[in-house]
Amino acid sequence: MNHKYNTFLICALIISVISCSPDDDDNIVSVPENDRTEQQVVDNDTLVNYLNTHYYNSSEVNALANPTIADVVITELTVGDILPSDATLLMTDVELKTTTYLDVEYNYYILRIKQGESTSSPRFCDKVRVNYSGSLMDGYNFDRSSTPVDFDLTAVIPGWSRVMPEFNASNSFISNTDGTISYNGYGMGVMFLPSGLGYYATYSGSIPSYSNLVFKFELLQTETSDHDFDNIPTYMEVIEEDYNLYGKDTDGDLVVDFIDVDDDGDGTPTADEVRIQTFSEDTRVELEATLASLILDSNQLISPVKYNSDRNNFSANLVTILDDNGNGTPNYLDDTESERIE
Ligand SMILES: [Ca+2]
Ligand SMILES: [Ca+2]
Ligand SMILES: [Ca+2]
Ligand SMILES: [Ca+2]
Repeated sequence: MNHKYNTFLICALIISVISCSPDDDDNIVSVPENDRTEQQVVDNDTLVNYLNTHYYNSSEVNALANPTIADVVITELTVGDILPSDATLLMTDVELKTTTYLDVEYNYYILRIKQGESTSSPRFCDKVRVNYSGSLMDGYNFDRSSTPVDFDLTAVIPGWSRVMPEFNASNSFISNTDGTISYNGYGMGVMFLPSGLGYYATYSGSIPSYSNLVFKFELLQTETSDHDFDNIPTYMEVIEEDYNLYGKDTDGDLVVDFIDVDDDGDGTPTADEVRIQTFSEDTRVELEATLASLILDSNQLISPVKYNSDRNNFSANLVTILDDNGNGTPNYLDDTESERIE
């Protein structure tokens, strides 16, 4: 795993004027920001032109059961060339998507090669394990994973947190004798992002300001996040439909819910205002089988599985969300809980 590049992507921007570098701060150049709406028009024109003038080896890729990102070859169709019969123009196969980010409506494009066979898709605030390769519009490959890499989608460029939930993870994996893992049935595709859903004005390392980005990726695994470990998964503590991490602050203390361990500010930690039953097994497979056998009520959920190094086992919590006074607001969000009916 190339730590330098991982750091680089993790440092990708929630707010584009903040920057960080894999190496040092000397190669960061901050420039005045262009108007986002105007830049989006420019970037979309560039993306559309790219998609109309590049093709991929569709027949070859589609014939593979488990294509990898290395199998997908994107080639420029120069003027006078004829599209090869075993290839498809990118524009023919991509899906146009739109999203709002920082009050600007953006177009971005997805080439969906494999949907992925797991029933689970990451939410925009979850963690993913991926293989990926990132390039600029001129084909320059600025970053790639050599082994699978884990990312928190809340800490990467906005394009990733929008594209990854479109795909499903793998449905099985095999641990090889050499310590590597082979994944089967993973989701796989290519995303074509305007700079506004990438690094935008930041010039960092080998990515110039206002670069559109092409990422090939394999979505191997996904895991529900609980950033504040309060047993309420992050997706329940944010505004998921708006990709908004910062839209909920129940007690108004300026610490938003997904990183607030006492969401209603009543002095009792959220983790103590839900009922928790812990399940442990020696292996993840055994634990997942146990969890799968549980029948959940509508106010119950299962926390992410975690590995306990001290006990060398795996555990997860069955979380029951309580509403003791029956007013429709769960205890952990209800600071009138002292009036609750015992
Ligand atoms: Ca939480
Ligand atoms: Ca708060
Ligand atoms: Ca919380
Ligand atoms: Ca509380």
